[in-house]
Amino acid sequence: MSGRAWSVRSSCLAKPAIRALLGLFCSACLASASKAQERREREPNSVYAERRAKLAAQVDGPIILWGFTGREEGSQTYIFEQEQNFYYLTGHNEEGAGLILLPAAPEGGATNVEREILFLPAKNPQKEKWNGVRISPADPGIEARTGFVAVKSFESGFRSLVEILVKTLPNFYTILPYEKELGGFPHEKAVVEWLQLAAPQAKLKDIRAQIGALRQIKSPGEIAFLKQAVDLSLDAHLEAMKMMRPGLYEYQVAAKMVEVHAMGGSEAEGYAPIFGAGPNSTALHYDKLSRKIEDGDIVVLDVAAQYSGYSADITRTLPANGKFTPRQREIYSIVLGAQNVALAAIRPGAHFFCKGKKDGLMNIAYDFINSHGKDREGKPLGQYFIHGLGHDIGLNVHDPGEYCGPLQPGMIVTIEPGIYIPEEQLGVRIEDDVLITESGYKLLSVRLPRDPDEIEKIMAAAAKERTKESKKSSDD
Ligand SMILES: [Mn+2]
Repeated sequence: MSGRAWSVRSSCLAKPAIRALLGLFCSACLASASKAQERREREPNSVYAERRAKLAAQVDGPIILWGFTGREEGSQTYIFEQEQNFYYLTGHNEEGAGLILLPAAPEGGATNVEREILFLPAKNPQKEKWNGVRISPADPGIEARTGFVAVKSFESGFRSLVEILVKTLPNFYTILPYEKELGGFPHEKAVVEWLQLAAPQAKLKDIRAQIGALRQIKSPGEIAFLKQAVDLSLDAHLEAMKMMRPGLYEYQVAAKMVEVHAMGGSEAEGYAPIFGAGPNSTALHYDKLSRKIEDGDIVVLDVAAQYSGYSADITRTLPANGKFTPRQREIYSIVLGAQNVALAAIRPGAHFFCKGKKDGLMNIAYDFINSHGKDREGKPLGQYFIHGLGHDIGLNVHDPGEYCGPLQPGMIVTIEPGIYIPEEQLGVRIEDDVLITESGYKLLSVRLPRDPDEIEKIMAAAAKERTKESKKSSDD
């Protein structure tokens, strides 16, 4: 969820004309070691190849993409993670790669042309002494390993191929920055600027939407990874339920959850944990985690794991002392009710929200909230449901998706109504992950209780256990 700083990469690559001047600076950033994230599993090469073929069938010119370089971030804690669209199409999670896909061959066209080329940095034994071995174009069997017919050196092959291609196929497809001016990620801007310099006659077209459309429907492998990410997150939430009590700091319970994720094989958090007690429960993306949890606090725990690159997104709201106050329970039950009516309506063909239509899942959840309960002024609660009802999850915790598009089998979305009343220091969000199936949906996070009675029961049993343990140790 959090952004990254990109300035180093842009200054190294944006303007080849001044590259010589920057040479020293750039070798300095090469020396700052970034660690590549080791993903537990990867889909078979055939799956990535199939995605590339689907994309190549939709264009009339080459698709040209760059992965991240590993120099996007200078922090010592930075661990390299591939640009997500690049990963989706290649399964390649190392720095400095490029990809060129030629449009699908016309019927009866030449078949001896290399239509997909993966570009990797040449082997660099000096760098490998620090960072460990990276795969490189000269490795034996590199084609079979990566699933590409051709694997070439980025340094010596990428630009020259771009210069050749533009002569016959001037429509270039890449990911254009998502905002034209002062917007977009520096990585995307750098790629565009580089292409404009290397091939000024090229007409640049955006391929973002086509990749996004593919990413919305999850493959069986992706579903398995997401299920594992959800499972690890549920384990962590159950631990947090058992551990939760006044006197602990927000960061302490969050640390336990991160530990459960990591011990279970998660390679990273799906996003920076959001863990807000009392007044912090009403800040949607609260990330300070510094409050001492107090008796009577309500606590929002929006924490989930990443597994093999895929992120779950789970939220539960707990009473710090194990028992909801009547008001907390009232608001909690309204949020739960809203989630349940949305779940009852979720099926292929349903949509979250379309302008001018009133039958979206968002409308259903909003109407429920707005017609149940009141604030201190006696006003309806709809005004306190201040975010969308859900979103796709995948390689990104906010994966590409369309709020107005019809849900389809194979999509995985969150359903997460919430009510946030700052005047009462009372925020409640309940968030679950849902796989759309042919016949309806599957609640992937069903193992984690949402019912307030069940939550109180788990917390009470854990409190009893704690008392027993501390009695035992004081008797010893
Ligand atoms: Mn979410």
